[in-house]
Amino acid sequence: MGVVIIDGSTVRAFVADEEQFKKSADESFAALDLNNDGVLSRSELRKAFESLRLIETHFGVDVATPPEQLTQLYDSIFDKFDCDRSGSVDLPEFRSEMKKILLAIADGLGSCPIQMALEDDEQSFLKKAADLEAAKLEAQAS
Ligand SMILES: [Ca+2]
Repeated sequence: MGVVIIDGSTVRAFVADEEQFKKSADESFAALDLNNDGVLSRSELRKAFESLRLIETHFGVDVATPPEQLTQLYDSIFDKFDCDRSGSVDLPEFRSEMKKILLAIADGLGSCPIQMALEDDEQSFLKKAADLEAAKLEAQAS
């Protein structure tokens, strides 16, 4: 668990860095594809959102939300990702939807930095965004 400080520009810079973003998205996708069939199922995607913890922080949903309401919410997120209604989310769908979500988060953050407690795992996009910015600042300083 680490604490990072991010604002809208941190997230936007991360998404704008095509190569880094694609790499992160692809890594996350591979890690989330638990049965390695090349697509994310409903339950795999739900695990993804639970680990990203976007729900509590950005969809305005209280942590005390009843399970059946949470399931509805996750279903609606899944439907957003699954653009072609195939019943699973493939890599291009995952990349494009993650990009939209991150940009929406960036808009929400604006220029107001927030402190976030993030799990030290490889799946947190926001942590990767913060790491990328830190690496760039370090490169500038040296
Ligand atoms: Ca799968």
